[in-house]
Amino acid sequence: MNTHPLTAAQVKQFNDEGYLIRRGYYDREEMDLLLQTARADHNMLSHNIPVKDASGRQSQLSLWNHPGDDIYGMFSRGRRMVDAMEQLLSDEVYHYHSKMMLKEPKVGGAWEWHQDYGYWYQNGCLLPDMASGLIAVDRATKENGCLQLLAGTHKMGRVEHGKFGEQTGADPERVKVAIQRYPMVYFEAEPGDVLFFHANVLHASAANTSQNPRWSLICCYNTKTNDPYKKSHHPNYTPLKKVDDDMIKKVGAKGSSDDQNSFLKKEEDQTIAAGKK
Ligand SMILES: O=C(O)CCC(=O)C(=O)O
Repeated sequence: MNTHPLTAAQVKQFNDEGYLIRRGYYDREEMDLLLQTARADHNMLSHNIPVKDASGRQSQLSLWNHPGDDIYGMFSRGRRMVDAMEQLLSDEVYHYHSKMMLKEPKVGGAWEWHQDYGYWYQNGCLLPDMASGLIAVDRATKENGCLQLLAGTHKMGRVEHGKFGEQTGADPERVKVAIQRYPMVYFEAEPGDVLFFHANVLHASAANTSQNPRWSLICCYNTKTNDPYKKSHHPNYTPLKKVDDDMIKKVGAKGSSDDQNSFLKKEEDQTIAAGKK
């Protein structure tokens, strides 16, 4: 069963602003289990993809297309996350991919301004009917490079993306104007807080200049109706097997990610390293 259905006002906020924050969406025990598993998960960590920002600082991410029966799968297949996505996108959704974002103390790099659909468009998705749920694994602050977004920018439609100077991301000319016109929201968060954001909302994050890591788990979804018209490094429509919310605690800290996760392979990693998640 889904223990946290969204209200009509929350769905409206997402439609109007392109994002929705739910505080304490996952409880302390659930987050301790996730953190404990992730920090010791050699399988996941061995699939890390390093990504440099314009100043040469390095973030890392591990990305998988199909959720398994491990604790990560219990989050990304859990009714709490998936039912919310279906409410927000008004359609059946499927798992497009999940990723653990690792921004280590002092060295973790920035992510330039972009829309996820700026990249996913290239994967044959006709519509921007896609969204992500970012679960704060560590405490997120401005100092450790929390995610920031421009509320309402999902209404701009898809902005051109590419390599502009040293940066790979959204057209900086438009980003500059958007920063002047739309409210900036910083997702400062405690473990277990969740940010739902639309695939066209402009977002970025600064480097981690603090002593504290900033890990987050981002689960991304596409709608069934928006099944990509061509193959890419992310999947076509694949029915999602939902699990009940209590499965996170039942599966618990079982050690590491299972192989069903199908981490992206080496050649596909290059696409990610080039900033094309
Ligand atoms: O985790 C971050 O700082 C950035 C994540 C992001 O921009 C994304 O996944 O699209």
